[in-house]
Amino acid sequence: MRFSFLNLAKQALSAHRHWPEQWRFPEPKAEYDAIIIGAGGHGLGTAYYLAKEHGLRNIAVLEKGWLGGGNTGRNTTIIRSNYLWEESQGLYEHSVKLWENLSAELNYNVMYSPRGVMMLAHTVHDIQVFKRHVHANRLQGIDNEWLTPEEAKEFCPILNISPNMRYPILGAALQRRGGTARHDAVAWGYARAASAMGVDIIQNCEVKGIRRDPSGAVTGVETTKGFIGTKKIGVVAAGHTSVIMSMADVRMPLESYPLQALVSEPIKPIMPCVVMSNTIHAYMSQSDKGELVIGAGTDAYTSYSQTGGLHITTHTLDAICELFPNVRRLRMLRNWGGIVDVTPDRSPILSKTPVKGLYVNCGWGTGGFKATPGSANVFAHTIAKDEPHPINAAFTIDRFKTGRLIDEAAAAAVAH
Ligand code: FAD
Ligand code: PYC
Repeated sequence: MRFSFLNLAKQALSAHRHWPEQWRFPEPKAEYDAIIIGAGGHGLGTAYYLAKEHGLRNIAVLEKGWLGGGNTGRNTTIIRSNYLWEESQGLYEHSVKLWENLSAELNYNVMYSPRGVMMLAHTVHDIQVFKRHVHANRLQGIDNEWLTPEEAKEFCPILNISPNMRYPILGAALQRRGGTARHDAVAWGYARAASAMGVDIIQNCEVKGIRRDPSGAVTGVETTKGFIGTKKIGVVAAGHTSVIMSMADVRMPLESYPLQALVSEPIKPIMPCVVMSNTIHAYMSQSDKGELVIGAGTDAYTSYSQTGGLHITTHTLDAICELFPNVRRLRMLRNWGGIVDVTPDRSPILSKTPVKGLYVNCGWGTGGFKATPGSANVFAHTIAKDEPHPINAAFTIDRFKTGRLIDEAAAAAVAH
């Protein structure tokens, strides 16, 4: 092998203990049985389940940047299934169950940590909404319980439950099985396992167009690495779905917004769980490295900027200091943004499309990380069988025509 920085990087990667001996940097073939656009967790997971459960090995995942560099590597990793409607509960609970065994399944530690997710109520409206969720979840056998402010503080001792706060805490909904995982590990775990089964993961390969035959069926994609043929395309490109779908003349009911997060300097463990407050726009947990992981609400305006407004994060930090006064003197280490695509009912689209051979997985808005394994699993089924899995049957594009919406605005739990 000739000396070059690229070869050096390849050697370093293949020597890395997480990668199989056969880790490959393939160039695209002329033709694949299926192409997935987007190497985030959902796209890589889809390729993994297509290969493992449906026997499709001649497939490629095309990524315009680097794998896991989109929202998968930018999110605050909150995992939970405390959604309101049966359709959503089925989907998110399927995912939580897959999370529980994912490290063993991929032989890669995704650091799933079911440490409990607590959602704070600050108004009478919050109490009514969260109690409705608690009852709806319990009816389906999904854990969720109501806590008094004192019980909430017992679960998270650094919580300020003073009645003199601007928005005092009036109670909380707790899902004990909810928690966190390591975001990039999920992408790399699925990538390694899919690659080992022969899936081509092609980075720096941006899809610029979708080619179709006279009947309208897809025949391949135009990319920055040339044309690649296929009869099945799965679009899994959070934030950019509308752009890609417009290449096949499909108009999507989506808006793209920046969503931001930040982390503090690392400190000794002070926070045993995840706490979210939609009303005052903040949520926080502590990573295993010790950083406090803090998330904000979406910007008020649509944009493809991966930064977001500074006033959004300063507002979040005001809220965090009010909820957890003992973190006031901490320094923030870094902040970043991602672009999330949001549907009118705040539920995802996991669906066939009016174009033959074109499938779409999008609209996760602020909440798709938790869904990564479940979404990938049922989307692979949808592509392989050309029909939805019963779990994603309701999450069609058509629902915005028929009116059978799945309104999860409250369960989204992040300010939009
Ligand atoms: P991505 O990881 O974004 O992958 C899509 C990929 O498509 C990208 O890598 C992109 O580069 C690629 N792509 C785009 N266009 C093209 C093209 N033309 N050609 C080729 N490739 C292309 N969810 C939760 O459940 N819990 C949370 O706590 C949470 N917190 C969040 C915090 C922030 C700050 C953000 C931004 C999001 C958060 N989310 C959360 C949402 C979650 O991150 C996403 O819903 C989820 O990660 C989406 O995964 P994905 O694989 O669909 O998308
Ligand atoms: O869906 O739980 C969630 C979430 C938290 C922060 C962003 N999304």
